[in-house]
Amino acid sequence: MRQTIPHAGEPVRSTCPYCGVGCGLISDGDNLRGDPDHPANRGRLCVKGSSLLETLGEHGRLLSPRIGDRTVSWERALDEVAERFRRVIDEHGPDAVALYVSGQLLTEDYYVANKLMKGFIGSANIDTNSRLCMSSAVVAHKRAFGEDVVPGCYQDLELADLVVLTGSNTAWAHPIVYQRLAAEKKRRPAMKIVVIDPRRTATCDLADLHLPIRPGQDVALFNGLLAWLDQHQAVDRAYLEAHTRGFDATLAQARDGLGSWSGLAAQLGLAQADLECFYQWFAATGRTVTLFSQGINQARNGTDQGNAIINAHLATGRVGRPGAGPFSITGQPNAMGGREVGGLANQLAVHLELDNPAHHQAVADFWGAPALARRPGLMAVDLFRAIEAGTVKAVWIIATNPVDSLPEADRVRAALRACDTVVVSDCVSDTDTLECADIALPALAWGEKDGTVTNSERVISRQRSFLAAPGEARPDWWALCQVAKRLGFADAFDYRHPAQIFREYAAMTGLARRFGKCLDLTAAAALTDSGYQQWTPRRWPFGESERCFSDARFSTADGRARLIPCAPPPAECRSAELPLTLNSGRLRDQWHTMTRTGRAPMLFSHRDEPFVEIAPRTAARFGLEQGGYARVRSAAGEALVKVRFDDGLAEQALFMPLHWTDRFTGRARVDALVPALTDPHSGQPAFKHTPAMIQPWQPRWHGLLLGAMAAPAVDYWARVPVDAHHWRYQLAGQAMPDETTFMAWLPEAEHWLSLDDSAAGHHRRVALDRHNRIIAWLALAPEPVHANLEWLAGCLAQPVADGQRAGLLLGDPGDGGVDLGVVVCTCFQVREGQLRAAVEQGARTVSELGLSCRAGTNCGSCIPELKRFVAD
Ligand SMILES: Nc1nc2c(c(=O)[nH]1)N[C@H]1C(S)=C(S)[C@@H](COP(=O)(O)OP(=O)(O)OC[C@H]3O[C@@H](n4cnc5c(=O)[nH]c(N)nc54)[C@H](O)[C@@H]3O)O[C@H]1N2
Ligand SMILES: Nc1nc2c(c(=O)[nH]1)N[C@H]1C(S)=C(S)[C@@H](COP(=O)(O)OP(=O)(O)OC[C@H]3O[C@@H](n4cnc5c(=O)[nH]c(N)nc54)[C@H](O)[C@@H]3O)O[C@H]1N2
Ligand code: SF4
Ligand SMILES: [Mo]
Repeated sequence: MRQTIPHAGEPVRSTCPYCGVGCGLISDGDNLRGDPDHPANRGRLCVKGSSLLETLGEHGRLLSPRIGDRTVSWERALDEVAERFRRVIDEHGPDAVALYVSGQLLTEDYYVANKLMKGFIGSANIDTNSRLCMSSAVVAHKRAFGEDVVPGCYQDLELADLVVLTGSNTAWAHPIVYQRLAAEKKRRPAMKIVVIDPRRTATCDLADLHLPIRPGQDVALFNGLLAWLDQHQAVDRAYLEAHTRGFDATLAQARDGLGSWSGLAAQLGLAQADLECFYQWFAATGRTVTLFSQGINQARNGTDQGNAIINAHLATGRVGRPGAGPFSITGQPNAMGGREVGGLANQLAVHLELDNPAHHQAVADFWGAPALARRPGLMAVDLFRAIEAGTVKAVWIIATNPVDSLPEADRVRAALRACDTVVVSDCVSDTDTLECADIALPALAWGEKDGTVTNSERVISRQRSFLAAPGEARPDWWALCQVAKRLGFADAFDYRHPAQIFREYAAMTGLARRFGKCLDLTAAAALTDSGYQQWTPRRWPFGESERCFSDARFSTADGRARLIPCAPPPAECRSAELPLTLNSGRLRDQWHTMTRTGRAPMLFSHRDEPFVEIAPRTAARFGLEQGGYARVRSAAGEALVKVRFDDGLAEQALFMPLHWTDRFTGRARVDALVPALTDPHSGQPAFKHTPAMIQPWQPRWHGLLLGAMAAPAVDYWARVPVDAHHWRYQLAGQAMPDETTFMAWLPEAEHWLSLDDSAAGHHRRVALDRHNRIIAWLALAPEPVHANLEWLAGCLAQPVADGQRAGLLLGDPGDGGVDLGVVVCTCFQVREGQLRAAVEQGARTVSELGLSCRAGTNCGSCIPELKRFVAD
C-alpha cells in the first residue's frame, strides 16, 4: 500500500505538529504559511511552525523495517512482532505485553492502539507520554467536573480582565497563545496579567505582576486565595449552593494552619504586598482565566495543585463563562485527542471508566470486544519498572522517546536493553530509544500522515499529507492494524482509510453522551470520505456553545462540581549534599528530544550547546563562570554541561532544558538526573524539583570540529547540524589527545593542511578530498577555539581557493568581518551585534528595532528578548 497524494503540488491545509495550540497552516511542500482561517492562529505561526519545511527531507529518516541490524520487509517485521506478542501472551497472559504511545499520534492511530490493547489483547497496559504531561490535569478535571474537560477556549484569554499564568512559560511553549494575549494587552492595557513561576521567564515580559513563588508551593498559594476570598466576601455563595459540593471542607482545609498573610507570604517566598495584590485582583475581577501547565502538573502533588486552582474558580462561579475559567493548556499536538480516545492506562475510551460495570458493558458491546480489560494497566513509570523486573516481556513504543523523557532515564535504558522484545515505531532512524529496539518500524512523519488532532481548546483539525511517503514508511494505524490481524482480530481492524476510524470513534462518543458526558462527536459519525477530506476545524461538543459547563451542569452523577480539599504541600527536601533544586523545561526553538527541530540548523542559533542556568550570585558561591562547564549531580545521575548565568533564577535554583540527548551531546539528558517520584493520584512524575548539586569542571583543552564524522570519545562534546550531511562539534577534555587519537576522528583524506605548535598545544587540520574540497576541519587548543563558524560551515564541501589556505587554517577569512554574537531573532537571523548597531543608530523600542533590522517582525517569539535588549 502506498500513500496517495490527493492534491500533489497544490497547497494543502494542515495543522502544526508541535505544540497544543494547534495552529493551522497551508503548505505545498515548497512554501508554508499560517492559515488565516484557522481559529487558533488566524494566520500566525511561531518560529518552530514556520521552519517546519527545514526539518523535512529523507536524510536521517527510518526508511524500512529492521529486525536487529537487518533491513527486512514489512511482512517479515509484522510477522515477527505478532509472533513475539502472541508467544508472550500465550505463556504469560496479556498483562505481560504493553504499548507505550504518545500525544504526537493522530487520533486515528491512538484509537486503534487503545482498541487493540484494551479490547482485544485484553490488558489495559497501554500508557502514553501524556502521563508525563497532562495526567495530573486529567485527574483534577475528573475530580472537579466528573469528566476530563477543559471548559474554555483561547478567546477567553482575550475576553478576560485578569489572566493568571501559572507554571507556564507561555511565551516559549505556546507562542501563538502568548501573542494573542500580547496583542490584547496592547489593545487593552488595563487588562491585568499575573505570572506565577519561580523563574523570571520570557513570559514575565507581559506581566503586571510576577510572583516568584518557592517551587512546589502552589497549593499553599491557592489555598490562601480561597481563604482570602472567603474572608473578603468574594465567594459566590449562590453558585456554590446550587452547583457544587465540598466547599466547607475545602475551605476548612485551606484555613488549616494558615496564620497571618505575612506568614504565608514568607512561606511562599513572596513580598506580602505582591501576594495581597494578586489576591485582591482575583477577588475583584469576574473575568479571570487561570492558565496552567507543567509547573503545576509535573509535581509530586500535581493533581492537588490543579484542583486548588479549580477550587478558586468554582468558589467564584468562574467556570465556562466568557473570559472566565481554569485553563489547563495541553502540550502536544494531540494530547487532547489521546485523552478522548482513552490512551491512558487508567481510562477506558471516550471518557468512560474501566471499573464502571455499565461503561465496561457498553464499550465491550460497541467494539464486540472479546476480552475487554477490567483493571487499570501500568502507568508509565510503573510500566518501565515492570519491564525492568521482567514481568512485562514485550513492549511496543510508538512516537515517543522514553530513554530520554522518563525520569531515571538511565534505568529506563537499561530496562529496555534487557527486555526480550522491544518494538519501536519512529520516523527518524537514530534515537536513544531506537538504539534499544529489537524491531524498528518506519512511520510516516508530519506532512505525510493523514488524520485528525484535537488542540487545547477542543478544536479538531486535520493533519493532511502533501508529501509522498519516503521509503517504506507507513502510517502507525496501519502497522497496528496489521499486527491486530496477525493476532487473529482481522474483522475488528479491517480499516483501509483513517476516515473509517474517525467515523467509528465519532460514533463511539455516543456512549459518552449516554452516560452524561460532554464529549460528543456523534454528528460526525456519518461523515463521508469527502467530508473527512474537507473537514474544517470544529470544536466539540459539536453544535453547542463554545464553552462547557456554562449552565453549571457538570458531568458528575448529581450534576454538581466538587471542590477538593488539598493538603498543603510537603516541604522542599534539600540536603547538604544536594542543596539546590533543579528545574527543567523547554526552550523557545527546540521540540523535546530534537528528533525533528534538531534537523534545522537555524533552530540552533538561539542555543547551540547543552547548559545549566544559574543565578550569578549562586554561581560565584560554587566557583562557576559564565560560559564555563559544570557537572550537575543528583541522587539518580549526572550531566556535564555549559554554564549560563540567568539573574531570573532564585538563589537555590538550577534550570536545565529537557532537549539534549545522546544524539547531540555526551552527557546531558536531564532525565538521567530526575528521580522517579510521582503524584499519588495521577502517576505523573515530578520533573521540576530535583535536589541537586553543581560543581565546576575545568577542561585542559578545547576543540572545534566540522565534518561528517561520528562523535569522538572525549569528555565533552556537543554537536549541531551544519546541513543534511555535516556536523559542527564543540569539544573539551582533560588529557590532550595525541595526534594518532585526533587523526582517527577525521575522515580519510587526499591532502591535508596542517598547523602545529606542539609546545603551545595548538593543532589545526583541514582535510581535502581529491577535488581539493574541504571534507573536515579541526582545531585543538588549551583555550576555547574562536573561529568564524558561519564562514567555516559554508566552506564544507567547497574547493579551496588559492590564497584561502592561511585563512582556512585560522578558521577566519580575515576579511575584517566581526563576530556578531548569538542570533536573537531566529526568523531573520538577526544577531546581537546587529541589534547593538541598531540601538547605536537610535532604535529605542522593539518596533524601531524591527524597522531597522527586521528583528521580531515575523513570528514575534523573540520580542521578550528584544525588550530586554532595549532595556539593557
Ligand atoms: N518550544 C517548545 N514548545 C513546546 C514544547 C517544546 O518541547 N518546545 N513542548 C510542548 C509540551 S509537550 C508541553 S507539555 C508544553 C509545556 O509548556 P510549559 O509548561 O509552559 O513549559 P515548561 O518549560 O515545561 O515549564 C513551565 C514553567 O513551569 C515553571 N515551574 C517550575 N516549578 C514550578 C512551580 O513549583 N510552580 C510554578 N507555578 N511554576 C513552576 C518553570 O520554571 C517553567 O518556566 O510545551 C509545549 N510547547
Ligand atoms: N525533565 C523533564 N522531562 C520531561 C519533561 C520536562 O518538562 N522535564 N516534559 C515531559 C513531557 S510534558 C513530555 S510531552 C515528554 C516528551 O518526550 P518524548 O515524547 O519522549 O519526546 P519527543 O522528542 O517528542 O519524542 C517523540 C518521538 O516520536 C517520533 N515521532 C514523531 N512523529 C511521529 C509519528 O507520527 N509516528 C511515530 N511512530 N513516531 C513519531 C519522533 O521522531 C521522536 O523520536 O517529555 C517529558 N519529560
Ligand atoms: S504556537 Fe508554534 S509550535 Fe505551537 S502550534 Fe502554533 S506554530 Fe506550532
Ligand atoms: Mo508534554
